[in-house]
Amino acid sequence: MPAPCSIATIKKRCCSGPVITCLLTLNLIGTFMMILLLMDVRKMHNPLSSQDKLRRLYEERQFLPVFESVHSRNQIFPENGTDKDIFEEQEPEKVLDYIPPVPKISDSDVVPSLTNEIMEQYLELPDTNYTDTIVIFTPVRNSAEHLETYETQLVKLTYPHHLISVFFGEDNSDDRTFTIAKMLAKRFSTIHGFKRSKAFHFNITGGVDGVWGDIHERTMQFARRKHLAKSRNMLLRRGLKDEKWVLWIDCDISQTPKDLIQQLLFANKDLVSPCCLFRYKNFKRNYDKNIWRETDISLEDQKHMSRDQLMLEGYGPTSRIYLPDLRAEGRVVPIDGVGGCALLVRADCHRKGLIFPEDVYEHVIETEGLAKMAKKMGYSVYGMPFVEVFH
Ligand SMILES: Nc1nc2c(ncn2[C@@H]2O[C@H](COP(=O)(O)OP(=O)(O)OP(=O)(O)O)[C@@H](O)[C@H]2O)c(=O)[nH]1
Ligand SMILES: [Mg+2]
Repeated sequence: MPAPCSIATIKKRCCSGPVITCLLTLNLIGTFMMILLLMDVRKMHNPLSSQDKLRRLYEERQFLPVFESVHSRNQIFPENGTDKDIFEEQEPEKVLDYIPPVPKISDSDVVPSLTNEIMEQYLELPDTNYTDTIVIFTPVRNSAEHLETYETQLVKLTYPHHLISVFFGEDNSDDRTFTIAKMLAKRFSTIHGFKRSKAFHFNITGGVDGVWGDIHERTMQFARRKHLAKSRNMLLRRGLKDEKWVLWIDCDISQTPKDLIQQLLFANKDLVSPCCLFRYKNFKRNYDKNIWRETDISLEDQKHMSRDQLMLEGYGPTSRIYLPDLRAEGRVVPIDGVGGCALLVRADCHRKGLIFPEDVYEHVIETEGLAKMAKKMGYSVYGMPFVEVFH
C-alpha cells in the first residue's frame, strides 16, 4: 500500500519534477554524445581503404593536372616544384583494382596502373596462325643514341620475323644516325630473320633544328610537323611494296610489348593505336597526347578557329580525351587523333591515297591529320587503351 501523502510530501514531489526532467535531458544529451564519440572512434579504427582513397582522389580528379604548357624538358621531368611533391605523396598507392570512369575531358596526364588481373583480361589473345605481312616504317633524325634500344625492342617482337620488313627514312642528321640505320637494316635481314630492311636518306630541307626545348616551342610545331609529315610520306612512297599492314614506330620508344603486332591486329581496324606513355618515378604518364577523341567542347572550339589554325596538344587544355582515359569503354575504342609513336595502318588505306597531311587539315597536321583524313575516307580509327608502348 502506498504511504499516505502528506501536504509536505506532495510539495516536495512537485518541486523535484523539473529537476528530474532536467537530469533526464542531460542524461539523453550525454548518451547522444557518447554515441557520436563511439562512431568517431569506429571510423578511426576503420579508415577508408587505400583503394577507396585512391578512388576518391581519382574521381575528384585530384591527380596531377595536365601540364599547362611544355616549353622545356624540365617541365616534363621537373627537378623541383609542386609536380614532384605530388608524385612523392601519392607514390605508395599506385595500383587500382578497378578501371576509372571516362572523364568528360582529360585533365590529368597520370595513368593509374591497374592490377595484373584487369590488364590480362584486356590483353588476352586467341591462338592464331599469323600470315599477314607487316612493314615497319621509322623516320629518323639525329637519333644515334636511340637506335640500340630500338633494335632490342624490334628483335624481341614475337610476331614471325619472316613476315616483317623494316625501313628507315633519314634526313638532315648531323650525327651517325644514317650510318647506324644502314648497319641495323643489314642486321635485321641477315641476323634477326626479318624479310626486307633498308635505310633511305632523303635529300630534303625544312626540319627544325635546336635543343629539345627549342624544337618543342609551340611556334615551331607547324614547321616541325610539316617536315615530319613530308619524311613519313617519302618513306611510304619508297618502302611500301605488297605488305598487308604498315606499322609506324618512332625510333625513340624505350619499351614495347613483345606481342605488339598481335595486339594491334586483334583490333582488325583500318588504323589502330596503342597508348604511348612514359615513366616518371613509379608513375605511368601519358606521353603521346596526339592520340585522342574529340569532345563537344573541342569541336565547338574549332568552329571559332580560322581555317589554318592548328589545335595542338601538350600546350594547355584542349578539352579532348586522351586514349589512356578511355579504358572504361573496353579493349578497342573509337578515337579521332593518332600519334606516330606506334600506329598500325591497313596498307590498302595508304595505297588508296591516305597520307600524312603536310599542311593544316581540319586544324591538325601530320599523324593527327592522317586520322582525320582516314575518317573522311570512311576508314575506321581506333585505339587500344590497355596496350602500352613506352617512349
Ligand atoms: N626523317 C626525319 N625524321 C625525323 C625528323 N625529326 C624527327 N624525326 C623522327 O621522327 C620520329 C618522331 O620524332 P620525335 O622528335 O621523337 O617527335 P616527338 O616524339 O613528338 O618528340 P620528342 O618528345 O622529342 O620525342 C622519331 O623517330 C625521330 O627520330 C626529321 O626531321 N626527319
Ligand atoms: Mg619521340
